[in-house]
Amino acid sequence: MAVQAEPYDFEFDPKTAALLIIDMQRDFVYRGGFGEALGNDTSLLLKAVPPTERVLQAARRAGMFIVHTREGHRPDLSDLHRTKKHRGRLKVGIGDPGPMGRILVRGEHGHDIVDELRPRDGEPVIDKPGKGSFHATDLDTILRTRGIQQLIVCGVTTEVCVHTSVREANDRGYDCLVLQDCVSSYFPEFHEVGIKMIKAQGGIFGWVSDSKRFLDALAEAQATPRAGSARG
Ligand code: TIU
Repeated sequence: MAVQAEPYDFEFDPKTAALLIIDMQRDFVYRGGFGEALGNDTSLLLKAVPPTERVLQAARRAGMFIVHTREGHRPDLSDLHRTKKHRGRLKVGIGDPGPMGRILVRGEHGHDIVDELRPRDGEPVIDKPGKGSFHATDLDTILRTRGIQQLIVCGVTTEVCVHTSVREANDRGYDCLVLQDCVSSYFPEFHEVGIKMIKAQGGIFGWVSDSKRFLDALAEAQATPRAGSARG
């Protein structure tokens, strides 16, 4: 099937494509978490949740493989390196108590995925200590074991964890389609340029579309029986 996209249509087979939802965690998206502690307006991220929810539901109906990631650290912070801990000279930083538990610490309320996008059984959750989804995780092994070659990407933030993950995926040979209304940034200008960078130069890192065009493609594929599968 094909999704209308830039720089040109994205062809994919739902059997070998996965939906990758990056870091839709309370700490980033809801008020009172790490995102807000960094001085950001979290409503900019919250607006990516409803379209992502629609994409998640459609991907489940289509039987696609779905993977979620969370950025965070072990409770003893043994996987939090010095530079990440101290960068920003924050009053309230990673590992410190926040309104939703210790910030970006695994097992804490704020670290977990937002209620609207709660993973289901059979949808792996990748806990990652870095910005990229492949760094220091078993994501690549999980995708290759399943025969996945293409990724439909949603999540936050556009220019940080989404961009790092798309770049890592691109270098590992995955085609990435980023749904622009399902990713967001605390900085609208970074979002805009981040999206442009993905699709520039003939799709240097991948393709860009949106939730509507992706949902339209899935609906059309379900309405049109595939060659060889028609009855009678
Ligand atoms: N998930 C992710 O993007 N982590 C960040 O820290 N993003 C910021 O934009 N700060």
